Amino acid sequence: MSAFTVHSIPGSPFGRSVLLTLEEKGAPYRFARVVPGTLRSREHLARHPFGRVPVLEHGDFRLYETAAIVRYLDRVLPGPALTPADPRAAARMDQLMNVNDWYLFQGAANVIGFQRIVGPRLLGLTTDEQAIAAVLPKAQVVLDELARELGGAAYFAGEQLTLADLMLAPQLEFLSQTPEWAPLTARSANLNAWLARMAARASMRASTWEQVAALADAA
Ligand SMILES: N[C@@H](CCC(=O)N[C@@H](CS)C(=O)NCC(=O)O)C(=O)O
Repeated sequence: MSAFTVHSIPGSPFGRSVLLTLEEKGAPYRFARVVPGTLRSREHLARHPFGRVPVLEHGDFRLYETAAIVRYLDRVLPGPALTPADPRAAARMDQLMNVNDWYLFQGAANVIGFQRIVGPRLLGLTTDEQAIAAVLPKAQVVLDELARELGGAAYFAGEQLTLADLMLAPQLEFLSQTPEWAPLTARSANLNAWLARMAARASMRASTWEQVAALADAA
């Protein structure tokens, strides 16, 4: 039996960051599907008091909040270090992980992703174009800043893959499936090249919405 259980919803970008970390480390895991309508159920709130995914279980240790989970996995698992040893590169990684949570997701990617993908695909909702238009200026600021931070480097904290890339890749890949992506990144060829590099990684290919849904169905 696998030591790690990931409770999540197939397609969840935050959940995918946890799966990516496990995949990059070569660690086996069990995917426990959370049904979207049950996030406020007593059973799920016992796992995650704020009613979100993902949640990690490692033996008798349970943890929520994606950044905490991926840092924990990087500390306990052998395999390539996903946190730079250099203090400045590590600080850059931390900064970008916070940019992901506070500026990219909140009020930008969550709205566009929900309106374009999650709502129509999972809940049968119609896209609210005004809601998207309202967050586009903020999304533009965030994507411009991400492109500036990336610059000419291979990865966000330098030449080595780090947890920042594993947090950002699922959110940006999700956004790249929407019609907003091309105009938002028209000035950011480096961001598109980084996303293509990330998408080619085995960890990304193993954690697509379809792959994870199949994994959940088989469990
Ligand atoms: N701060 C949380 C955010 C997790 C999050 O927002 N997850 C989304 C799915 S990607 C979710 O559970 N959404 C359900 C909801 O907002 O009700 C983390 O880092 O894990």
